[in-house]
Amino acid sequence: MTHYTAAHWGIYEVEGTQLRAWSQDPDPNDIGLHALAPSLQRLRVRRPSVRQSWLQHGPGTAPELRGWEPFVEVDWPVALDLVAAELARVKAVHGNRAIFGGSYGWSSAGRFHHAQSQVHRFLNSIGGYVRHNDSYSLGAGRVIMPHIVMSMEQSWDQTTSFDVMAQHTQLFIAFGGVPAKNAQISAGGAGLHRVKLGLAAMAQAGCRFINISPVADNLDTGGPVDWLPIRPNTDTALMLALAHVLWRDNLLNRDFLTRCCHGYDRFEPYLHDKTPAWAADITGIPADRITALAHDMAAHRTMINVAWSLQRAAHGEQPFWMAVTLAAMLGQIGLPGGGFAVGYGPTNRIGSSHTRLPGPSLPQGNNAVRDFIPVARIADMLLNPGAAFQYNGGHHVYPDIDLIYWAGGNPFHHHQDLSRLLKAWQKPSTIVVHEQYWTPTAKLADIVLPATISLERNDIGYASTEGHIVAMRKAVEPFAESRDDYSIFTDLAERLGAREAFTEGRDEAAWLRHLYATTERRAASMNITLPDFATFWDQGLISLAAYDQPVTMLEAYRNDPAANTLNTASGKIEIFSDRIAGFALPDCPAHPSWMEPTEWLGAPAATTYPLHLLSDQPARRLHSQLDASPHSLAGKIHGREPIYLNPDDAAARNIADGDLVEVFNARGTCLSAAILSTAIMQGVARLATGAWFDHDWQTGVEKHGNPNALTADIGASSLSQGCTAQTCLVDVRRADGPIPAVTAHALPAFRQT
Ligand SMILES: Nc1nc2c(c(=O)[nH]1)N[C@H]1C(S)=C(S)[C@@H](COP(=O)(O)OP(=O)(O)OC[C@H]3O[C@@H](n4cnc5c(=O)[nH]c(N)nc54)[C@H](O)[C@@H]3O)O[C@H]1N2
Ligand SMILES: Nc1nc2c(c(=O)[nH]1)N[C@H]1C(S)=C(S)[C@@H](COP(=O)(O)OP(=O)(O)OC[C@H]3O[C@@H](n4cnc5c(=O)[nH]c(N)nc54)[C@H](O)[C@@H]3O)O[C@H]1N2
Ligand SMILES: [Mo]
Repeated sequence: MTHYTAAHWGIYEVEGTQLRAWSQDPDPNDIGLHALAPSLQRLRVRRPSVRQSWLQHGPGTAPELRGWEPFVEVDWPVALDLVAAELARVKAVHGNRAIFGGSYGWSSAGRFHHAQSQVHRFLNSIGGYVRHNDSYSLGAGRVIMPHIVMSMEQSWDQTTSFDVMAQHTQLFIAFGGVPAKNAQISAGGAGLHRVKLGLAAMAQAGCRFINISPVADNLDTGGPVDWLPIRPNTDTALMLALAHVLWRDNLLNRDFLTRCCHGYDRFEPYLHDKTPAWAADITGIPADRITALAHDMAAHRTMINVAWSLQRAAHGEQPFWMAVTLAAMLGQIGLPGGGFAVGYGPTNRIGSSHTRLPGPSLPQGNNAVRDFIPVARIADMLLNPGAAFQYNGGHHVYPDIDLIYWAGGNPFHHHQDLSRLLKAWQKPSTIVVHEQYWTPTAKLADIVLPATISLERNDIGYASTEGHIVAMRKAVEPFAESRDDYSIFTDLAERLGAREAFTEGRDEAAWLRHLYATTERRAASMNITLPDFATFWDQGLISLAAYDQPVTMLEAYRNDPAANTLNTASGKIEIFSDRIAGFALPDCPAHPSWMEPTEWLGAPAATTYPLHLLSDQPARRLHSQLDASPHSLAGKIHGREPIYLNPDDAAARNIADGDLVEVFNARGTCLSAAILSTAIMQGVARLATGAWFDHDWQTGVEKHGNPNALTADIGASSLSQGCTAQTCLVDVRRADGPIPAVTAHALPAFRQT
């Protein structure tokens, strides 16, 4: 009989141990098709493993050997005793403030076995931990958006749906495209993949598309797309010049600005000198093209879309703020098919008309520790305990961390400037990691506990607005000695006297029923009827399509702003923020502003490192997950993640298609292989994230093509402290001479004692 499983990248049908794409999905993908492939299974963590000198001499021993000394496999009771004793020691000596449990990462689609929720719940049950705020995805966006219009969550729920756009949108302006590769996924499980079809329907209905982007291959509508190549990180300057033309040529919707917005009058003087000629110099887009575009936007029903990548950059707050401001000046916010989106493309769920039913999620309990970090400040925290930092107008201090606990994430994939993180990683006495595979982060731990994969356990897959609830039935027995994160934490909680607090007396089956019952009650309050648990489990899939509704963002607000005030300081869309003005931050003024990024093609540093490196999301995986799957490996060249170069940039460096290259800057070097493409503008290089970090301990060279060997670990601004991966200059040279082999997918060494 066919069962189902959900992964972030889609629903799969499971028969025995065979997976196939869900037959109803109009645009399925192969990312997870080989979840049980031998190339992945050989990388599984088989048994609890302890770094040799940590085991022999205790916590804090030779932290500089993390990542290259052998592991000793131990029995589960030994491992659990060691972890419990170490947690107890750190609590007793330093308090829970010394435990970092931020443990950022995507984990699995299943909502119960979601490792990040599990570790947070467990650490709360034993007195709390230092947490993280925000995400790598949206470090700047999550902080700025609530000040100016709404939270990111609200924006996802409210984003105008594709069906409405197909009917009404005449002009779609994409800053950073609508990459189909990214829309393969949704956290909790993508359902029917809709973005490709949604764009095609708009194109067929006659909508015109303009893609403002350093690359051309991130907007596929099946029809013509106008590509305006723009220098990376300069979108705010272009938007300011578009706004300048609207103001200068009297194309503003003053009524909308007065009724629905706060502070336009205080922003307008700033626009006076932001002419198209000014922006042309910065962005590389001709001034007459900018003027014509502004007129085009004012004359049509226009949707402005910004990719999340724009805010993963220095001053990343500004492009989001300015996109909302530009849309407000056009005055089409709240009209069907007009306004703004942040953004179509990053995930499948955005632009969906499926119900907003909040799904099951594991309650995490209360955290008794107040300390936190903005997620991307982890290396700063470890390197500078006690140092001050600013965040969203507040003043805080980095805690002093002695133990790191990670489950469900891969910081040695996701963090910037990984050589710096390697140094910071030496600070704590102990690092515990739950992993399924021998990822770089697992190899860099002291104690690694083997975790099951989704196919080895029962769970519920759900993502709001994806339209389906999925019964994820266990398909195979756990690999070797791997165990569910939940049962690992249950045994640890038992040892630490917190079993009841952690489990509330429930096992996996009881939790699934409990989480489902909570969802059922929520659904009932929204007049959505769900089948009972047994029926759900039996049928495997629940479709919520009967509750679909077209969405127009901020429609009610536009129609009656007084009755539908926003959650901002003024209750209106904030073009000027008195609150941010009060923070008095030099790097985030009170209205959207152009500030030069720390690294960009117009900076003096660009003479030394003349290529702007974009490290975007990989097409053949989710981040670093399943990097060794056949589908992911098929995208590599000479076993390395390829870098896209413009043919002119390649020719100037004597690089041919397929050549091995070194990508380098002052922070590091990584090895990659070149793909020459006219779909990338001159001066820009693109190397996707997610190749497992493969550090050569002798030379410091990264051997596999991980861009975080090169990126800068600097916050977007003192407002958000968000990740700035897309602000990075590099150069590239052909790699002649002996080339080190890729060892990313090798197992660590093991010893008997
Ligand atoms: N240069 C650059 N860097 C970036 C970005 C960028 O654009 N450029 N993007 C950033 C963004 S947006 C993000 S979201 C991050 C993503 O960073 P992460 O979320 O850390 O990346 P993943 O590879 O998804 O890591 C998930 C890990 O969880 C493990 N895992 C999965 N399921 C389970 C489970 O059930 N139990 C346990 N114990 N483990 C499990 C997987 O094996 C995998 O190692 O990367 C960021 N890094
Ligand atoms: N297949 C797959 N899909 C994914 C992920 C994955 O790992 N794999 N990760 C998911 C996650 S966690 C997230 S947060 C989202 C991220 O979603 P995004 O942040 O939107 O994704 P990116 O691929 O980094 O960038 C989108 C596009 O923006 C362009 N771009 C980069 N910098 C600039 C710039 O300064 N200006 C302009 N105009 N364009 C720019 C890039 O070239 C790229 O084509 O993707 C999600 N989707
Ligand atoms: Mo993300």
